[in-house]
Amino acid sequence: MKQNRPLSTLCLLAIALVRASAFGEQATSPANSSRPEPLPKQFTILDSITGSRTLSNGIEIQSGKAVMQITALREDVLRVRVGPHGQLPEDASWAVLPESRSASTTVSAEEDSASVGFHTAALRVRVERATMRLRITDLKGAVVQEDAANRPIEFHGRAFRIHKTMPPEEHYFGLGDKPGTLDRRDHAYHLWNTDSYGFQESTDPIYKAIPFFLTSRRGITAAVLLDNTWRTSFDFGKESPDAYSFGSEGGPLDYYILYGPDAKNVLSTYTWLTGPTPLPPLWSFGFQQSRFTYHPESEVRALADRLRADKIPVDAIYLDIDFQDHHRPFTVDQIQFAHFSQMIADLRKQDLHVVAITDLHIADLPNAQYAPYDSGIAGDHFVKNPDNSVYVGKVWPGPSVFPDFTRKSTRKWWGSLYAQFVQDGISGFWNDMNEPSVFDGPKGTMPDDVQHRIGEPGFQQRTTSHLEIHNVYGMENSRATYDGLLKLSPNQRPFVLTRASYAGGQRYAATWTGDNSSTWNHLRLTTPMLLNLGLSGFGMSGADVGGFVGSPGPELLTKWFELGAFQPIDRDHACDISASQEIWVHGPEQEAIRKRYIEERYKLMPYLYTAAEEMSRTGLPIVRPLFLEFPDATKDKHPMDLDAGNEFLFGGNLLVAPAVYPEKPDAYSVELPSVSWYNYWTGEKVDEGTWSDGAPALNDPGFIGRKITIKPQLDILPVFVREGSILPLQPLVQSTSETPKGPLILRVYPGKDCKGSLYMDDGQSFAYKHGDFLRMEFTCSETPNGITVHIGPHQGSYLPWWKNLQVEVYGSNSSSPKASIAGSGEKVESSFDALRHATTLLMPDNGSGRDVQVEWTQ
Ligand code: NBV
Repeated sequence: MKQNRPLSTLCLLAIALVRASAFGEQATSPANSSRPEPLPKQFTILDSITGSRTLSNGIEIQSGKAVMQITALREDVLRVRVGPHGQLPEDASWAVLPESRSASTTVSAEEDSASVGFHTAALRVRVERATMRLRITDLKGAVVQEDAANRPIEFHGRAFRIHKTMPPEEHYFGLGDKPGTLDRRDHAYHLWNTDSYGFQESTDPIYKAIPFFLTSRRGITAAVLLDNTWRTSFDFGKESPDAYSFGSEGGPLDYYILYGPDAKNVLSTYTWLTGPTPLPPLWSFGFQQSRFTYHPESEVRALADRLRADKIPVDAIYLDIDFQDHHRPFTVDQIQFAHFSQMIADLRKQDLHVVAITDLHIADLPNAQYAPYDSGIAGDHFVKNPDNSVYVGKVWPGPSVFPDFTRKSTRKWWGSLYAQFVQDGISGFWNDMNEPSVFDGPKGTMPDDVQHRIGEPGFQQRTTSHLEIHNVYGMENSRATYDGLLKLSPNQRPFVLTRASYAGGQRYAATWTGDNSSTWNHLRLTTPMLLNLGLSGFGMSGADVGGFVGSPGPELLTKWFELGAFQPIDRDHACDISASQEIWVHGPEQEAIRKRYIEERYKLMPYLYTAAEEMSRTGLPIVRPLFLEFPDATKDKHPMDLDAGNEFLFGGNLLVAPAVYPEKPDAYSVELPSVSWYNYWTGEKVDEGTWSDGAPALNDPGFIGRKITIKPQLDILPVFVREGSILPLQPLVQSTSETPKGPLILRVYPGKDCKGSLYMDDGQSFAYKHGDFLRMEFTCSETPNGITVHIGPHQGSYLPWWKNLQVEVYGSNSSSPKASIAGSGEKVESSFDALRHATTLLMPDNGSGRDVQVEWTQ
């Protein structure tokens, strides 16, 4: 494998063009942002009610010429729409599912001399007659959200802005993976999908536009989805310390308010509104090896051989742009990859899936027998200039044309382009550069006046400018890919990875955080970025392990491999001007540490896949901020994450606590919510073992958990298990295609509310939708001198790979435990492992469920 690579002219060209163009608007507040074209001067403030009428599901209000409609979709979901000229905006959406958008609940109208409004079974809605201020409370009167006293709604020509009061103790989350702090308070952001090579902590905007944020104050959580695809902006107190605001440069004033009161309910409601992440294929949770760019074929084969020779568990290898003929999407360089489909078949025999890049820029190549161009032109599938000529911009293949993804017929055509690759056996597809990135376009993208056609059920058929489509273009690209793959292989779960997207894009693709850098700061940024993505609907996400731009030193890469093992997607990826970044690059000692973490991920696969299935049903992300599971962890109910460094939860039961500054040797403190915790690695209870050296309770009067001090070690990423967890694990495998040999392992960590579950299926098809899955529920309860572990029966028709169960009970020091099956008295083989602080029981799994009683004897 090459250790160093020559500087690529492609990469350097991209860097220069992207840097020169895309960062013109970094870290500006909406107040001083540069705008693409001057706005009409007309300035309107909606500041008093001139008329109103009740609706069965809400209210319609007049303010001079303007009309505002507030309706209840459910008792806990409101929609607010405003038309400044008397007409409500078009009732259509790329983000919100039609069945949710048209949902409605009957409300009770209420009005008095000062206000008009209504209430639902959960919320009271009031609009002040004299000011037009909207105030939403719960039925006990606690404020959920309130317009600011000053300029609640203002229009400047076609631009608008909404101002809301910002209580000092309110915190804000979401807006996708925008870098910076987890809490969005005191910051301002623009949403305009932008290729952001080498982005930094303060770079804004970046790749995605997800106009959704949560508000959290003293245990009341709510959220706002501003359903507007134009350039939007959000200001959480940067312009004014007591108001936050959001608005757009054009398009509909159409927003949804989601009420919790807890954050989990807000996320499941957002999933109801915009749809869940479909259950990904199991292999996509395995380790993935990528770089820009493995070629020729011999390099790909050598990579696969080395990964297998070193026994690095791995499931996927990526092919980046150099596998193509002159970087032309949907082609293969026949010289470098002379046996392309054979190579893919051979990799499959090594249990490796191939993910290939398919960028959206089609080479502008008339009369060259380039099928994507020819069929695209024949079907009139490319976006146009205002004079109706096809728009041409430069990207990797040189002059390129761009599919009109907002037309259903164009998406169908795009989907058909995958036929050959699917036949070749490629398992996953990667939609990069879809902000869209255009090297010679103004600000690195298409000109504002490029014309897109909307040919979409539910929308008026019309032509519109790039200003309206820009932010939704990448999502519709990934949708075309997803739908196309489903059509080609109806019983295979597609795996699509997209860089740009919009609210609701989780329905079609997983995502990653783009071109991060190989620096300690970027390792640190990874956690808040993935947490906020998960809070914005994208629970299937990752950040390039090792960093994309630059080359990590040995310790940084090792620490990154450790963290990557606890990300939903674990992909090592690097730029072509970076040094090699594979797991072995810094010698056997580092490789051994890194490998241990990948191995642990594979052992945890049943737990991870169970969390993924939960995400696909409920919208709860795989990596979660602590406040999601522990909303009451602080006395004033502020999110404890604000004090807890970069801690996060991996699934509901594992707390991962990386040092915020892992490059420093200093000890750091980890704050744990007030339940008992176990050290994941040693099995010890935290108060009794290696990590017990901290103060028993934090001195901070606001915090009700505990704080421990950890001395950082290169080979250890602290992970804790919440008491009352039952975690399913499996024996080590080298890929998810391999059937584990041995028993299903159930790690039982006794404590309050003890439970766990397991979900599995064939990992690739949709048979689970018809009952072909296996689900098991577990509980445990402590008895006077032992514990009873309840193992639920198998639900569903999928057959497990195991015959036996290995139940490991942590937290006891009894050296000769006795175990038996309740009812039958049948003895169970048991032993005590002093090193792992666990009692191990081995028994057959008969599938019909059983209670195992363990007695501790000294
Ligand atoms: O396709 C090349 C790269 C890719 O490796 C990376 O992950 C993307 O974010 N791509 C950007 C294009 C340009 C990189 C300079």
